[in-house]
Amino acid sequence: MRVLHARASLAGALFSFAALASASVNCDNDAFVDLLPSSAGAVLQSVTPVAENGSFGPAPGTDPDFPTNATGLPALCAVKYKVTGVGGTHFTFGMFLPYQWNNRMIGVGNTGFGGGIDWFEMGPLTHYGFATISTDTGHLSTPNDASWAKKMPNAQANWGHLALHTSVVLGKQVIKGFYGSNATYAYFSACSGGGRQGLRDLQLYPEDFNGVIAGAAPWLLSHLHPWAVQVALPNLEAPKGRNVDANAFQIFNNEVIRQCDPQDGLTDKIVSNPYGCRFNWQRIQCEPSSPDNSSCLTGLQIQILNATYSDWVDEDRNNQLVYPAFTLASSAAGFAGHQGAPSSFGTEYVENFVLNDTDWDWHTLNISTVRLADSLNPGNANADMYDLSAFSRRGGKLLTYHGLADPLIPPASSIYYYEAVLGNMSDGSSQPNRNRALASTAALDDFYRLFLVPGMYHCSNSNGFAPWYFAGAGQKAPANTPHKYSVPGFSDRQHDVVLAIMAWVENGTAPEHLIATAWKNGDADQGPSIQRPLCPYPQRAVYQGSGDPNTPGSWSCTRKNFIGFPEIPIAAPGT
Ligand SMILES: *[C@@H]1O[C@H](CO)[C@@H](O)[C@H](O)[C@H]1NC(C)=O
Ligand SMILES: *[C@@H]1O[C@H](CO)[C@@H](O)[C@H](O)[C@H]1NC(C)=O
Ligand SMILES: *[C@@H]1O[C@H](CO)[C@@H](O)[C@H](O)[C@H]1NC(C)=O
Ligand SMILES: *[C@@H]1O[C@H](CO)[C@@H](O)[C@H](O)[C@H]1NC(C)=O
Ligand SMILES: *[C@@H]1O[C@H](CO)[C@@H](O)[C@H](O)[C@H]1NC(C)=O
Ligand SMILES: *[C@@H]1O[C@H](CO)[C@@H](O)[C@H](O)[C@H]1NC(C)=O
Ligand SMILES: *[C@@H]1O[C@H](CO)[C@@H](O)[C@H](O)[C@H]1NC(C)=O
Ligand SMILES: *[C@@H]1O[C@H](CO)[C@@H](O)[C@H](O)[C@H]1NC(C)=O
Ligand SMILES: [Ca+2]
Repeated sequence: MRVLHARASLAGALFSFAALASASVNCDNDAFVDLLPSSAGAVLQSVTPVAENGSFGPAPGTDPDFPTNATGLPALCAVKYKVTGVGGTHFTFGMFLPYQWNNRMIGVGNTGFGGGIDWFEMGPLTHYGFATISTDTGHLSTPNDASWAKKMPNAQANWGHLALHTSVVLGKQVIKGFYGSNATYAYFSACSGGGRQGLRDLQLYPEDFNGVIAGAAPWLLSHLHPWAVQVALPNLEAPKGRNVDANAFQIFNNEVIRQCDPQDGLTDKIVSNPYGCRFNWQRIQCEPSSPDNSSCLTGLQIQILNATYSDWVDEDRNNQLVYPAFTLASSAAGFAGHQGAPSSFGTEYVENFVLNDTDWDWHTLNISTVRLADSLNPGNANADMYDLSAFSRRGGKLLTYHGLADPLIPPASSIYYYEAVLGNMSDGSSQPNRNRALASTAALDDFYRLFLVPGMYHCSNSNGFAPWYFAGAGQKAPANTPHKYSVPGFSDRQHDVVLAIMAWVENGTAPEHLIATAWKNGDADQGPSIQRPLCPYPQRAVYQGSGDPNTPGSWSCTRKNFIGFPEIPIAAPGT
């Protein structure tokens, strides 16, 4: 299939707006105070009219997770409710209700262990005309701080799935009351922790959303977080001065690009097929007799890096996979940066959700902690249901994506989930199987597609060469100009993932590919510098051998194998 380079109309032209005349809008307490039934346990906290090109966000110092205000907004009404939830806990949710409404709702997510209403992320979505919603999930904290969760199972459940679901149910009622009609469609677009929220929500509450975009989702928290400790141990436990320092890590990263970039068929400083790279460690190994080790790696350093980039397997259980490794191309930032201790992303979870022990000695991490985490499944937060038929039967569509250079959450975890769902929904076995995926993805093609993004880091950004922008969550508007939204100049369902899911849900037009964009000097006003297709797994984009490689038309999606892609012979927990 040839990828065509299509330029299309502005997003606004894709649907008609239901315009409320600003003058007739009641954006005040009276309009909202009795809008939800008292049985909902929701108390109105604030109602704020925002004028065209206005801004809105948290009062300074009140939201450690999302302190940045949305700016350049269309005229809208901002409302906030506080809800009493399970066991007397509380959470809040906020909504932007634009006067030029597209009759639809969209929710955004949270990140890591963080809690806060993400007004900033909601901002650009109001320009499409969406009524937008976000919840603080019941606590305020930064993404790396889980102290709020210690021995607080109700707070964990709010964060795990309850607060988002309840907010969406109530938010739909607010929309009905404010606009006088139901939203015709409800969407969710989030990355990272928010991607997990989206997956968990459609698994438990398939009626909440018609379409979910879930990027880089940490769906198996009970493994991911202990692994974030485990992956740092080889380097932390080796003697300082002989382990992998920043210089050695740079030598390694340069060599990965040198070897793996051309192996994908095009030398462009992008490792497009990291799983297909046959990496020869000997090329950077110091000669045994060499006195100078400043531009090569010692045997010990190679051993450490080899362990770091190897899957974590359970030796007591037939080498079942515990968690897949980073790709070699990930330049695992979290690894080099943590010379003294593992990532708090790992330790905070083990300490606050699993062992309830903030004095835990991370040196003692072992597989029993993963087993305990599995059995507790804190907050019922693992998004590990593989049967998505309830969501699919309702016509729901799921679009997931993951950067192939993600230095925080290995992209293989998204492949693993996709293959497990494929197995479950084709022959009832949730055993991931590459060959089955290569043979046919027909069981999922109608409602679930995974797009791997060559060179993209965690949710956004790249080494500067790989294009990654497609209006996904957490992809700050080009050149950080929040009033810009969608993909300027390319607001269509190929370039903009939000428009892609809408076309799929509402018209049944499935995304055969997406197109990722990079801007000249990072500035959308200067136009695109590179655009490349992203293909639904297990297809990948292959350069045709002629034509401008920075134009999508020079590429095609093929069902070619990821050469050397590791088999994952595993049974997941929870199956
Ligand atoms: C929108 O607001 C910003 C910041 O207040 C201001 O710099 C800009 O000129 C305004 N744009 C328009 C079109 O009014
Ligand atoms: C963000 O907006 C809120 C409410 O609109 C306001 O109280 C606050 O001062 C703003 N913050 C900044 C940094 O402008
Ligand atoms: C930690 O606390 C949770 C309740 O939040 C409890 O279920 C769990 O068993 C505790 N963990 C340990 C190791 O005691
Ligand atoms: C609006 O949605 C609610 C909840 O799904 C439903 O009960 C109601 O019938 C809908 N109203 C209309 C006018 O469609
Ligand atoms: C590199 O060589 C120096 C001098 O022999 C030695 O002190 C140092 O530990 C070596 N570095 C590594 C990473 O082995
Ligand atoms: C690590 O070394 C083993 C044994 O040589 C090899 O099979 C494996 O492919 C290496 N892993 C990586 C990520 O290079
Ligand atoms: C495994 O980890 C647990 C929890 O930290 C600890 O109690 C236990 O002693 C560890 N086991 C081993 C063999 O280190
Ligand atoms: C659905 O298709 C129609 C006809 O091509 C088009 O006008 C409309 O914008 C599409 N809707 C979406 C959400 O893509
Ligand atoms: Ca390449």
